[in-house]
Amino acid sequence: LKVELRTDVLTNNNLSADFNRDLFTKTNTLVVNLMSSPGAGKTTTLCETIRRLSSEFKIAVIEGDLATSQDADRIRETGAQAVQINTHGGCHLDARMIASVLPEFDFSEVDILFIENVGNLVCPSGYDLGQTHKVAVLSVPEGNDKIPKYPTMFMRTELVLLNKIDILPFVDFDIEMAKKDLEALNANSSIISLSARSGEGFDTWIQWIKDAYNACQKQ
Ligand SMILES: Nc1nc2c(ncn2[C@@H]2O[C@H](COP(=O)(O)OP(=O)(O)OP(=O)(O)O)[C@@H](O)[C@H]2O)c(=O)[nH]1
Ligand SMILES: [Mg+2]
Repeated sequence: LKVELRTDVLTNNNLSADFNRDLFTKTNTLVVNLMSSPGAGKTTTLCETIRRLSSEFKIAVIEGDLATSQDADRIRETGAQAVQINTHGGCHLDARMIASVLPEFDFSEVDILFIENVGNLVCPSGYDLGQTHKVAVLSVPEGNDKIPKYPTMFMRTELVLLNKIDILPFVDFDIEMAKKDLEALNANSSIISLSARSGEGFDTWIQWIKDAYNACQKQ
């Protein structure tokens, strides 16, 4: 019975995800679903990303958190539109939650939509939101063991932003080992090392977004 219920929930989620994807495709919107454990630096990375892209692209953000609108407030300080979803205990965003806030955006005025998922290294990876790309954020103080210990997140994402490299001298994190562990799990993923604090490594990430944006525009 447990298995049947889960199948049913995911089937419903996939229907909503297809609805979202259809809208994103029709409006040529690049949608990136950003996932990580709490505090890896999703919001800080987004704020820096928006600062670097806002002269060229119209950017909007959906923020997922159990409670508060603190992250949406931080995004709005950059000038980007942000809508906060509170899950009230839920450990992930689902496609229906995303669908319910889409009317708040004018998609003729949005080039890139970032979705910051609830801070959790397990649950969010199981839910298709209709996004164009799924990106994981991992930060160096979390340790090298996170990639092999939380495999579903890294198997289901296409890119890992390895954040907080400004504090590498103070923590035990081996970037080459992380690359090998990721390669063993998912040969289609790769790591961009960066620091949302110093800005180091951002050029590669910004180019990745520009390439992804160009790839999802209709000819
Ligand atoms: N040293 C350093 N600190 C960082 C960096 N990026 C984020 N932080 C800090 O890490 C803490 C958490 O950052 P957030 O951006 O709020 O993390 P988050 O992933 O959005 O957290 P949740 O939304 O709660 O899951 C904050 O104190 C940030 O200032 C970085 O590149 N270097
Ligand atoms: Mg956040």
